[in-house]
Amino acid sequence: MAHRYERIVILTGAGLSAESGLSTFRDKDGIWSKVRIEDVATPEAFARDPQGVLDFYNGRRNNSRGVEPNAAHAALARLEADYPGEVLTVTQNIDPLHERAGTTNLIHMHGEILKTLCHHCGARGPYDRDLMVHEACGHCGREGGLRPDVVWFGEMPYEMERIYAALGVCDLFISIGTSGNVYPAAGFVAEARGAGARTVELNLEPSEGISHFDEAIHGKATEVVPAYVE
Ligand code: BV8
Repeated sequence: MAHRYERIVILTGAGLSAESGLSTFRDKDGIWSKVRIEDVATPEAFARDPQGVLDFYNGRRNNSRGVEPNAAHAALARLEADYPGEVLTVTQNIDPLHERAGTTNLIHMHGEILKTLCHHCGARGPYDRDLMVHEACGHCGREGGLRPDVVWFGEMPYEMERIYAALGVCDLFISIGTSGNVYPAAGFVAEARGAGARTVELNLEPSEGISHFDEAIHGKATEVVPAYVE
């Protein structure tokens, strides 16, 4: 990639981690074809059936153990390390694969599957064993509030001010492996384009937001991402 941009924002989604062996959400065999969002990924579901929600995330956490970053994660980490301008990666993914590949200027806007959050006191801790509903928080000692530190539907994603500030001044926006269905992330391309950035989509297929991109390259992340960024 030519060094003609000063500030790059990269948005990533589940398609980036698909070739590492993690399921996407909205593809044919995706997670949301097996369980309903309303049953497992909302605050209301947690209030109604806390252990059911915890079991879903205990399974997701166990599935993410032993999973390794792929060539696309590695290419993005090298881009951040070598690029003379600023590179901010904003991921919707809750897996730890960007940081394991070496990316450091990273925002997990939908949280992290390897952390717990106490609903009572807001303390975060390591999600290093299956969570059970009657477990006590190590910080406040209250029971029944420990949950995965992930942003559910109807909750506010993390670090939105910092993300919109970066979108407002970036001159290249790259969207990778996301279907463009979930807001506010799906609106980032329009925001960046409105600020004058060039917008590029790297995805297996055209996303919902395809009309907002100046350029689109469709193919597997492990092929199109290294080819585009190097
Ligand atoms: C919010 C963490 C403000 C949990 C996730 C109506 C009712 C209620 C809410 C809404 C509504 N209308 C709009 C909303 C807002 C809602 C929303 O957008 N809903 C949509 C569905 C309509 N959003 C929110 O609620 C957000 N918060 O707006 O706050 C607010 C606050 C209070 C009240 C009101 C508003 C919070 C959303 C966060 C949800 N949490 N994740 C968990 O993971 O369990 S989101 C979920 O989708 C996923 O976790 C993921 O993070 C996200 C995005 O999915 P993608 O990454 O794009 O994955 P997907 O499978 O869709 O696509 C994969 C793509 O990869 C495909 O295109 C495929 O072709 C491609 N691909 C596949 N393989 C490859 C590949 N590409 C390249 N290479 C490959 N090998």
